[in-house]
Amino acid sequence: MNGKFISIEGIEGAGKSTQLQFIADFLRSKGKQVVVTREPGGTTVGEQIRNILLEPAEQPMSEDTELLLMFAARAEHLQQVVKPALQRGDWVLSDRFVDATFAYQGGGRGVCERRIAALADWTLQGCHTDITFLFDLPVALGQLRVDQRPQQRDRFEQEQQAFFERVRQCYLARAQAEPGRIKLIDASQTVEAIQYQLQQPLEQLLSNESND
Ligand code: Z5A
Repeated sequence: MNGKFISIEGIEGAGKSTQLQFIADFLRSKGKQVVVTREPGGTTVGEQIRNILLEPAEQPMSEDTELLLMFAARAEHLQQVVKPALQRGDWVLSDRFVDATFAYQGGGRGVCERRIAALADWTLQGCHTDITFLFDLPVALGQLRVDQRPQQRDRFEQEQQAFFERVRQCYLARAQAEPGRIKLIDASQTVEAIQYQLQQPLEQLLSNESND
């Protein structure tokens, strides 16, 4: 793969979407072609799966169905968007990727990590992010931010605080296990302070690329 692959992760209200444009603009100002995308979604099929996953429903979705739908959307995303872009030498910036599955389906829902890892091996086939920014903040602060938005809460946003605490702890454990790839960002700070935190790792990745 010639390009670089970046994902952004975090619990609800962490401010990922707010900073996505900043990262894309920053990289474009350095002359990079940037593909901005998201999971679940990023393709026609993936966006249809996203609607199924996010829409609140009367009958609860089983954990296995949720897990497999996440990976079905991801398989499509990798084949149609991520891999072709990386092969062209573009930079891919994805709002969430596989770490979200370990955190939400693993940490949040309690699905066995080995089962997720097996699906990840099958689907990713070695396509990992170069950097993942983990936007971390206390769950209560994230929920406060989400409450201030006009949109209705989706199926995940309707979960209780304890669910998001488990998701957060799982993300933090992953960051501790892989500090080279997962960069912890203090997302409780102002928009400008977060942008400042993002710049150094991005500069580092740009410099690594020129040395490759
Ligand atoms: N999911 C999963 O379970 N498993 C998987 O494998 C994958 C996903 C890939 C949809 O994801 C759901 O899919 C997600 C996990 C699940 N559910 N949850 N929760 P999503 O990423 O599309 O949905 P989201 O997490 O709700 O993201 P979001 O709506 O885009 O929110 P955000 O990016 O974290 O925050 P934001 O929209 O940028 O900011 C939220 C508000 O805070 C907004 O009003 C901002 O103006 C404000 N804000 C942002 N930054 C700041 C700062 N620094 N200070 C103050 N206020 C701020």
